[in-house]
Formats: sequence, structure tokens, C-alpha cells
Amino acid sequence: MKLSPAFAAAHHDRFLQLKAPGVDAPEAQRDPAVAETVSRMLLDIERRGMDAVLEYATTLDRYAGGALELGARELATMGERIPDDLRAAIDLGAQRTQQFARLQREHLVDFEAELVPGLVTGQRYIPVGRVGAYLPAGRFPLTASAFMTVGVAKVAGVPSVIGCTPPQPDGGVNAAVAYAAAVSGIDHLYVLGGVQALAAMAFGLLGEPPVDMIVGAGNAFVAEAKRQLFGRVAIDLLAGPSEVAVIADETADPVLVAADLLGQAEHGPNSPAALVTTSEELGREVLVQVELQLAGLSTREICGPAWRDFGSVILVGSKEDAVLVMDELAPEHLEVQTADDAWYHDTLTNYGSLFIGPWSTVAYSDKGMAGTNHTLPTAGGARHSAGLSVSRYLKPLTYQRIAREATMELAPAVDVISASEGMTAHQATATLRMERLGTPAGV
Ligand code: HSO
Ligand code: ZN
Repeated sequence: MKLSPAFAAAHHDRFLQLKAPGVDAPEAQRDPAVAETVSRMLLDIERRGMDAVLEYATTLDRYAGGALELGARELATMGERIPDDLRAAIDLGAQRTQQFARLQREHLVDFEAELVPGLVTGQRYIPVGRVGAYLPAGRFPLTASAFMTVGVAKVAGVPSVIGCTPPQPDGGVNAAVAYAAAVSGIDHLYVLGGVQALAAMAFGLLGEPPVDMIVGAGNAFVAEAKRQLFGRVAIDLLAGPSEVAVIADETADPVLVAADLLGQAEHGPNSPAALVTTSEELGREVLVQVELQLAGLSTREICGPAWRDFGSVILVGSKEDAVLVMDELAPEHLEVQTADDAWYHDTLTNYGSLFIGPWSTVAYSDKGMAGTNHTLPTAGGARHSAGLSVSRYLKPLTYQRIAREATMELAPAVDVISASEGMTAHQATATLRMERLGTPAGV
């Protein structure tokens, strides 16, 4: 989330960096060694199947033998292994996420229309048949991921949703993640992590047929495996480090702005956070606040380097310039804390999800309480794509029902175009029907 040299050259007089990203920060880019390792593993697993999966699970992870699948009874009783308040919070997040997803579903409407007499066309949303969700449970378990992937797929009507989650230090499952998956409606859950998990789902090695689509975030190896499996399966998106950006003016509370910047910087030492402000005073106060708050965070070893290397504070002279800069950054999460929030809402075009007003903070969505999906495009992807939603699991399939009476509306032009292309077999499908018009109906 850095302004490109081309943008900076074209618009250098419209912004000033009060804090630029660290000069030595390595660009977040694909590591060829990761790509090579993943490609080797996928080939090996495709060739040797489950033997290879279990070998990788043993050597790279904490698999110590036994069934990978969590039994239905064990899955159903996961809630008993977590504290009551956590269970209640997970229930709430799962329900809220499904509530929003159901609204999304209701707003995807099938239609049918007669374009000209006898030519009826239509579109129907049909869910993908089989989805495999990766449920991360590494340094941070991201409990709400299951709401976003499994829960939303189920609301879309996906008949089979399976999931994989990496084993914990004791070799078992993360109970909160498993409970979140269970209340989101998962059909089968396997304690299996990394590239081997994605390969097992995509190649159909878990006693289930291959999945049609793989969703969910993971580390760099998981993301690379999704990239390499794409085509064979669909994917939700390729997520890079989580990002946050804030537009704030002189009316914003610098304590909350700083807290929200650090909130996502916690994801990793390469997580970008940017403030774009029309107020120099606010910008400078936020810089001070970030340092103060960093000192008190238990995760300062992550947030600190993230802010130092990937954090920025950009001063602009007008609301229009704030939008110009922000639409260029196209952040995954964008908060607006200004006196003109509604204007920004109407004007901004590039963001994964927008948080309007000082009471709207990213973590509410991250943890499923806002209802919106937290699986969102990063690294500028918001310029061309939206995040995960019910629509991603639904195929808008088209059909046509064409009656005899529409033949002269369609066939002559198909005849001419096909002839001009030299596609005589195509041409014949039209001309034969024109010839039939001379014969009695139904022949
Ligand atoms: N910010 C992440 C999601 C998340 N963060 C969950 C914490 N928990 C991607 O939107
Ligand atoms: Zn987050």
C-alpha cells in the first residue's frame, strides 16, 4: 500500500508524506523459493496421494498418526471445550455473518425476459457444488474465518463444504476454530494444515471427491498453493498481508485513529497501515499516539516493525485530494473519520470494505460482529475486485428458450457472420432451421 512512483510524479503537488514507509522495507513480493517448494509438493502429492500428504503432515507439521477427520460427535461437542463467553461470542458472529449473507442472497435475483417475440433468455444463480475452506490456526487462529468462508458458502446453498485446519502444538484441533466451523454448518473438518491440506482437498484425497473451489487465508505457502491450483479449482482471492487505511480530518480522535492503524498492523511485520489527512495537526498527533500505544501492546514486536517499515501518514490539501490518494492506495480496509463522512462514502471507489464514522472500527468486521465479510482484496486488488461474498459461491448461469417464430430474427445474421468467418458447420445450424420454416410446425 505504497503510492507508485508514477502516481507520485503525476501528483507530487497534491500530497506530502509526514511519514513515508521505511526506506529499507522489502517490497512484498512473491518468493521464488516458496513457489518452487509448493510446486514440488503439489506434484508429489498428486502422484503419491495420501502417503505424501501424511509424510508432509508429519515432517512439516505436528501430525502424529490417527484419523485426520474430526468425528461428527467430536465436532458437535467442540463448544464444551471453550469458555461460555467465547462460545456466545462465536454464536453471535456466526449468526450476524449469515444474516448479512442472507441479505446478499436475497439481492441476487434470477430473471427471465423475452427479448424479441419467441426469444426468451434468463439467468439463474446456481451454487458451486463442493467447497474446501482453509481455516488458519497458526500464530493467530482467526476464529471468525469460518463464518466468512463456511457460513457464507452454506447461505449460498453450497451442498458440500469441507474444511482443513492445522494441528495445534498438542497435535489436536483448535477448539474455538472447530466450534466456529461447526456453528457455520461445516460438513466435514480435517486437522491438516499447509500445502498438503489444500492439495488433499483439491485432489480429492480425503474420502471426498475433489472440491470445486478453495477459500480461506493462510501463510505464504498456502497462498502460493491456491495460486498454483487456480484453474483446476476456483479460489476466493489471493490475500496478502492485511492492511488498513484511515481518512481523518481535524474532527477525528487521534487516539482512536492510532489504535485502528495498529489494530491491523498486528497481523504481521509486513502489514501496511496508512493515514491520509487534511489536518497536519491531526497527522502529527497520530504519529505521537502510535508510538505511545505501541509501547503498551503485547504484540509490539509485530506492530512496531510493521508501522516502521510499512506505515505512512499522508497530508493532503482537500477532500478531493484525499480521495485521489486513497483510490490509488485501494486499501483492504478503509475507515473514514471526518466531518464529511457521507461525502466520502459517495465519492470513494476503491476499497475492500468501508468503515464510516469513528464508531466503525475494522475489528468489528474482522471478528464477524458487523456481519460483513473479512476476506477482502489486498495489495491494490480493490481497484478491480471485491471481497468474498455470497455471490462468489453462486454461478449466474444463463439459458435461452428459442421458439420457431424467432428463427428469422436470429438465423439470417448468424448465417452471414458464420459465412464471413468460414465457419460452415456453425452456418449450417442456422440455415437448416431457416429451411425448416417452410415445413409444417413441429417438424
Ligand atoms: N483483518 C483480517 C481478518 C481478521 N483479523 C480476523 C483479525 N481477525 C482480514 O480482513
Ligand atoms: Zn484483522
